[in-house]
Amino acid sequence: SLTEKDKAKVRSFWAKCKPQTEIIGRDALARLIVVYPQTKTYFAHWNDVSPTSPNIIKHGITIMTAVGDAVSKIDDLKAGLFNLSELHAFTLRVDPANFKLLSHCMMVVLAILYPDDFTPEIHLSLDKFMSALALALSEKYR
Ligand code: ZNH
Repeated sequence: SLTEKDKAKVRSFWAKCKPQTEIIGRDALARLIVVYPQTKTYFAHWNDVSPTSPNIIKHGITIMTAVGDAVSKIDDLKAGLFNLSELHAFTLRVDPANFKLLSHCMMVVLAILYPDDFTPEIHLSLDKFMSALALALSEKYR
């Protein structure tokens, strides 16, 4: 599980990427849809899912803002993401397997955008954080 060192690494890395939230969210979401085309079904109500579409840009910001919010709730992700988990489980009905796929795409985007900062140690801490986030988002599915 997340140690205090992991949390500190995640917080400082996040502080660095925060100004690029829009680019990170857009690229991660666009990548998700290309690499895992089955995820497109959740966004069937959007007529354009190209990387530059307004829907992708807007939803990328929404998701990354929620990830940033989760960073601030890193000490208790289950409680912090309670409402969001309920929304994804009961209203949006997103298969929780997709959370891992999005995390993976986000990590790839971060590695591309921050090649020097994305050390194996940061990779490890971010991976642990994103796994904990996915687990917290999956909480309401039981
Ligand atoms: Zn999700 C929505 C977050 C993942 C799908 N999302 C959403 C929102 C948020 C989120 C915040 C908004 C809400 C309201 O409105 O209230 N997500 C999130 C996060 C994550 C996610 C944080 C992880 C990291 N999602 C996801 C995935 C998917 C999804 C993976 C699939 C694939 N979401 C979704 C949808 C929606 C959402 C579909 C709705 C959209 C619209 O609006 O249309």
